[in-house]
Amino acid sequence: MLKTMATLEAIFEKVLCREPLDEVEVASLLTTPPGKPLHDLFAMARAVRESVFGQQVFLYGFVYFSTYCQNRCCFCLYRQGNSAAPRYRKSTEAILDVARALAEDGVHLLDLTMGEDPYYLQEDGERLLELVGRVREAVPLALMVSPGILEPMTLIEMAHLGVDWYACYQETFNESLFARLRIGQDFVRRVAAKVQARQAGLLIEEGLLLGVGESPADSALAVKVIETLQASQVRAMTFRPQYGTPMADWQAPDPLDELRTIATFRICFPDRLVPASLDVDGLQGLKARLNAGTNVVTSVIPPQHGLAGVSRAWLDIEDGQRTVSAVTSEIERLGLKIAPASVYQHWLEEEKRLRVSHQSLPEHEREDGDTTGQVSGGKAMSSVFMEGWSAGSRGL
Ligand code: SAM
Ligand code: MD0
Ligand code: SF4
Repeated sequence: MLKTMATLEAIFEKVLCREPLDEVEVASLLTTPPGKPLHDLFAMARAVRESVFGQQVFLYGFVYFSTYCQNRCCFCLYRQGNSAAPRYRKSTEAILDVARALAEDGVHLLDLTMGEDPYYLQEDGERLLELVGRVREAVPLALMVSPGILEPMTLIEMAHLGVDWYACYQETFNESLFARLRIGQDFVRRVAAKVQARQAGLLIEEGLLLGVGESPADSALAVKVIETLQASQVRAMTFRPQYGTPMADWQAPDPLDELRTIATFRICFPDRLVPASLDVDGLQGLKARLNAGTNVVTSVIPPQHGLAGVSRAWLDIEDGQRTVSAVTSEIERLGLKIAPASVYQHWLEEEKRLRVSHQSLPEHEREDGDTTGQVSGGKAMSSVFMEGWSAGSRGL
């Protein structure tokens, strides 16, 4: 215990001096024992958050517009062939209604999410692009898309439509665990989609699924890779077993691991966004996640639109517990506040300047005209990533 305390103190010294942590130090944060050490970890994460973001919290609306999927991820309710899943594909009009309702409610961003639905993905994602364009015209909010793997051209067109974010979670950077979870899917292809998204001019969100057999070393490696990928938003979500899936009887994971991972992300990525999902434990789980250092609340879902969540398909939705007003009281009780829309827009612009390539912009829209550095920077980034990743993951 003393040794852990001493190590934690030494790590905190480095954090205060803004020195980067190595993988052993990150693994040690990820295994912080309960009691005072964990309390101190959360306090440090909150201090880091406050130093960058003050008291401000952002809110994301979640629109799961099609739950059809061609994949069979072992952890997911919506895997192809699972008759226990609520299966629907909302009409464009219904999607626009939800988008307007969420905009009215006061979220900063809309997250347009689907299973890998062939209806939307065929012809290079023509129907998906059409839908996103309609939403873009209907509401003046920032947009994230979470559609699974997209082709590079489709990503470029997304950026041209004004989409801000591409979310695609690796779940784990341990390749053999990935193969067991996302059966039949290509690990490198999923990573490449994110490299391509950044090159297209989109910010990326990365994510880890926790309690699925990963080790602390796996999560420490993930932190290193996520840094190389330059993700602007980084999430950790506890696995929730789902009916009708191969992991339906999986042992309930330790809920503290998600909070430790959130705090570690905050400390390792002080200026990035770290979300608290309402989809894991509903409104009841929000306080602990905010106290661990998150600065975005995701999965705000309006009632009466027949929309599902991902890991808790119906939790808190129809009784209005996932609305802006429900989360606002919880946020304010903790001395935090919802950021004005202009603050989120400003953060987005700065983040894009810092982290995304301008490759997809027409020549006259580039600021300095110097595109060579950007494009080759992108290429260099992907090869650095591949080297870093293979060296790290083979050693596990
Ligand atoms: N279909 C797209 C994809 O897989 O990239 C986007 C939607 S997918 C449902 C979004 C994320 O939800 C997954 O990447 C995974 O991290 C999370 N998720 C799915 N099932 C879950 C479960 N049972 N428990 C916790 N998180 C889950
Ligand atoms: C959430 N259920 O925000 C959603 C989802 C997809 N981009 C996000 C995991 O918790
Ligand atoms: Fe489909 Fe996404 Fe679920 Fe995998 S996680 S089965 S890709 S909806």
